Amino acid sequence: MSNEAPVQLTHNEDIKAAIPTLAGTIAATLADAGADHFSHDDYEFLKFHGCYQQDDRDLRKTGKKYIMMVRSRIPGGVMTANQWRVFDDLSARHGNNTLRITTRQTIQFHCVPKGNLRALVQGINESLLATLAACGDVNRNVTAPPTPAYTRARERVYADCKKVALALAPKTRAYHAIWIDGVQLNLEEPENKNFADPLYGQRYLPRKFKTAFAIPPVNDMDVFTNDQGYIAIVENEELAGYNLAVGGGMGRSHGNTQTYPRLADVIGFLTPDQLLDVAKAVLTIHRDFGDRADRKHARLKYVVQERGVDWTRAEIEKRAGLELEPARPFRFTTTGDLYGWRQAVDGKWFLTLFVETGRVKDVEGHRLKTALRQVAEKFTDIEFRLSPNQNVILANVLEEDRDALNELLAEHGVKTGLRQTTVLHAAAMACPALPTCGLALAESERMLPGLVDRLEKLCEAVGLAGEEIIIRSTGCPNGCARPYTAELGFVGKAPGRYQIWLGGNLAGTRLARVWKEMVKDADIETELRPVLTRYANERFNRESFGDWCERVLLREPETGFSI
Ligand code: SRM
Ligand code: SF4
Repeated sequence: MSNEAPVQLTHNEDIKAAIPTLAGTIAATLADAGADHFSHDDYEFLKFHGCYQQDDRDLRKTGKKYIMMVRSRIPGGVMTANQWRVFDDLSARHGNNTLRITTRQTIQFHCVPKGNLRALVQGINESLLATLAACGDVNRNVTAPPTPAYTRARERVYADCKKVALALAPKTRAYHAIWIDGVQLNLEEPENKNFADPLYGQRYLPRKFKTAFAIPPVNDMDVFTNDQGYIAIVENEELAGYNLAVGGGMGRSHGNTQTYPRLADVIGFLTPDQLLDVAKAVLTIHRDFGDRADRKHARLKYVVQERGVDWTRAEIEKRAGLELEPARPFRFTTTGDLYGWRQAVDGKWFLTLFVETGRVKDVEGHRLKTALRQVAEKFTDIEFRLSPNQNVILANVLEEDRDALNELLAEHGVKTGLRQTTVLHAAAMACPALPTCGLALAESERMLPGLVDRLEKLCEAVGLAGEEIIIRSTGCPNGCARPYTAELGFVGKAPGRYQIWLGGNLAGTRLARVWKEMVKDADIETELRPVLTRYANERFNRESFGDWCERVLLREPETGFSI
């Protein structure tokens, strides 16, 4: 008899196994006009359908107002002009009239009343996009380079991104039944009760799973922060194959050393025809070895860290029935977007527009939402591409349309030059946090623009005016805006208090480290002034802030900075 205590699976595991179609009682609650929210179990099922039940945290003192967040699934972040127009409509009719571009190239709708949920999800599906598997214990939106400036091989990589997204999509019938037909599946019918997804089985994954494609030298995808990353090796403008990176992830919890951010390891090279077999092999390792007893410790990165890279490679090779070749040389140099107008490799033009914290909205003097809507109406062949830096790229623009597009955007106060904002703002990202995110411990999206203004003044004062520093903030340690690969990261710990991380690099190939545990918002400049002053005085010629931090940290490993 074994002495080991039986493993207690999480409640999520029980409910997935009990209702493997993931239908829950969602359709019944949707149909019940008197119910203002879903049950706890349906809250978990809804995530697989791309919906989160939230409450407006600004109103908590006076009561609980339930609102829904809906996340779409947009492989590679590519939308047609018509899809953008439909999304714009849907946000006005069913949400808070904003579109939130996410760090994984999707769009979120916020503040959706429960009564509008079905119409919104239906509308998204009618535009030929979906929300299934935008969240939940499955493969999430597959990301791919949106920028058409560098290589013709991007089109091939984007096609592979869509192929993987399709191959790893769950097959439940419940999604269509609930959102399109509006019917509650009979859970007692054997075909529903005994349903098993061909890839995921009945329990799906122990936790979320993320896949990204990147094309060196640009790491706009932050590819090493994904469970699996495919780094394109392009030779003579042809895709030779991919280096596979496995075991990345950002999520952690304060004070829980079992959880940590981790960058993926590059473990080998595969040819394009091996892609689907490898992608399924990596995913099923997570499925079969991930921790189903502790959701905080349930990501693939912990399997890779604890069992080792060699074990992981061997397991992938066994499952995929192939041998990975040694990884081929590659080099990343930047994670940034190319702002302004540029010519694409096919001779057409594209325009990258800065979107502060990814929030597309109208404000006095800068009516970005209306402008983009009109662009979508007038230039119907333009593609809207979402960047993982929370920006929007208008692609496939003809030379003869550029002036009219510039004019339209200018009429709404939207700049189109290379410098649409200051250097610090252009390189900053924030997660939504308050008031919508139920996990936020501190402000992020509402706080970051003001903080960047303040840091800009500080940089000016210490002789760093116009110098780029990648700044990212999150309202909690889950890492949604990837603060652990930033040069300067703010991670919410409590209202108005942040942990400060330093030392990520421009290429997204190095993790930052904790520098200060708990800094009051009002004290941030006081804390950072001596660091930035030293950086200004001591850096080598073009040494970036993150590199300088890392060089000092490495020199003073025990104490961190000595200022
Ligand atoms: Fe995230 C949970 C927002 C990218 C790690 N994330 C959440 C939730 C859904 C909160 C919740 O569970 O109740 C947030 C919704 C807030 C709101 O009100 O909208 C949320 N995550 C976001 C977005 C919108 C941030 C953004 O600024 O764009 C991003 C949506 C991506 C998408 O379109 O699919 C987003 N989240 C990320 C990333 C970055 C990435 O994937 O490149 C990460 C870090 C990478 C990773 O997965 O490790 C990330 N989100 C998390 C985690 C921590 C997971 C973990 O390993 O522990 C949570 C918490 C959870 O899952 O329980 C989380
Ligand atoms: Fe919410 Fe935390 Fe993600 Fe920010 S990092 S959106 S606060 S879960």
